[in-house]
Amino acid sequence: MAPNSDKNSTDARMRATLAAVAPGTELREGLERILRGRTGALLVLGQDKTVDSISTGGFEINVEFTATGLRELSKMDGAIILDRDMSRMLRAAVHLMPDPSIHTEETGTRHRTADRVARQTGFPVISVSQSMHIIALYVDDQRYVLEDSGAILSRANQALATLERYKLRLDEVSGTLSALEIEDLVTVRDVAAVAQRLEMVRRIATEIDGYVVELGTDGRLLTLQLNELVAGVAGERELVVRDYLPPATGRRPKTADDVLLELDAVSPTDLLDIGQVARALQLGGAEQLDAAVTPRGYRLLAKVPRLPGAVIDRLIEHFGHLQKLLAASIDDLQTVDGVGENRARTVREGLSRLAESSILE
Ligand code: 3AT
Ligand code: 3AT
Ligand code: MN
Repeated sequence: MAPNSDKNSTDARMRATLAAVAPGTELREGLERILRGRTGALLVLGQDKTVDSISTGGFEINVEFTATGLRELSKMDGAIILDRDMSRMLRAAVHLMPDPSIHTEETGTRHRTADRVARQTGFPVISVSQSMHIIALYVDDQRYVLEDSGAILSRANQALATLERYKLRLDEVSGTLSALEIEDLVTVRDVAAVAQRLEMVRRIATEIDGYVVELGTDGRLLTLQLNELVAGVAGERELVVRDYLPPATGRRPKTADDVLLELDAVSPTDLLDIGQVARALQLGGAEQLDAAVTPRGYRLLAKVPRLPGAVIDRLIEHFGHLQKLLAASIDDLQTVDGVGENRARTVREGLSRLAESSILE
């Protein structure tokens, strides 16, 4: 089997390979030239002892990688071996003889070879099929056929429209939560609703991130739109978790990081069930949804301008939860380390402004 057959590592390397062949890169330019010239190619993206041991024939060249050079070299039969960072072409017209006992479902000698070499060496392999006119990436046991940017963009734009809808809904439930927090009327359901929406936004954003990688320079506009929509979402997700993390009890209390991982792990189906989200937050299941909970205040304090994280931590450590902070006078606030008169005023005014602006409809 491939040296790196761990699924996450394969996914990460597939992503890196997608980035390496994305539009705008020299490698993609070379592959497009080969497609346009209606020839094929077989590229191994790395050289080591294993690669050498299955390479026969061909020529040692060791020249700088160029798109035009790649096109010319692939007019010859056989494979081209590049170095790991794809800056040099090391060998061309190589006949690859991977272990024939390695399982492959591909057909055609080029594609069977590509699949086997990727599995055997752990290096990414790229095939350009002459007969099918496609570019395929092989990483460990995964195969991925590159699509043209138009097709990817249309899917990305659909995902972006979904993200926009999710984000609107998130802003709604998040505003409601702020208002309830100020009034001290929060239930588990309200917290889980925000965590659920944050998670949905995060997941669709991750999907779009994948398209961004694949689109390279064709995805610039998409990146801008994505960043604008998800600015602050990752931060907010952590703040909600920290606001409602149950007090540490037992031998192995859950940390905020544990809870974030549990949210990650909620299946797409369970994510639609608010009770499951509450459970991931360690706030009990469906039967606890109407229970009252009270925030520490991380999320609201983060909305006060120019307040460093260390000061927020100390304020919360001192006052314990949001209601005490809301009730604190400027003098009370100044008893906290690092809070002088000016900062105390900023906090006082910031919290008052938040309280005024988030009155429940
Ligand atoms: P031509 O003179 O171009 O016909 P060649 O030695 O240049 O022969 P190619 O690399 O162009 O050969 O391969 C041509 C086809 O021969 C590709 C494949 O369908 C078949 N072929 C080559 N090696 C094998 C093999 N080991 N097993 C089955 N088919 C093979
Ligand atoms: P196409 O989809 O036709 O491009 P294929 O899988 O049908 O690919 P072919 O048998 O037609 O493959 O072979 C096409 C070329 O692939 C021939 C040779 O240049 C290259 N090739 C095939 N097997 C090897 C190998 N073991 N090592 C290096 N090059 C190979
Ligand atoms: Mn063929």
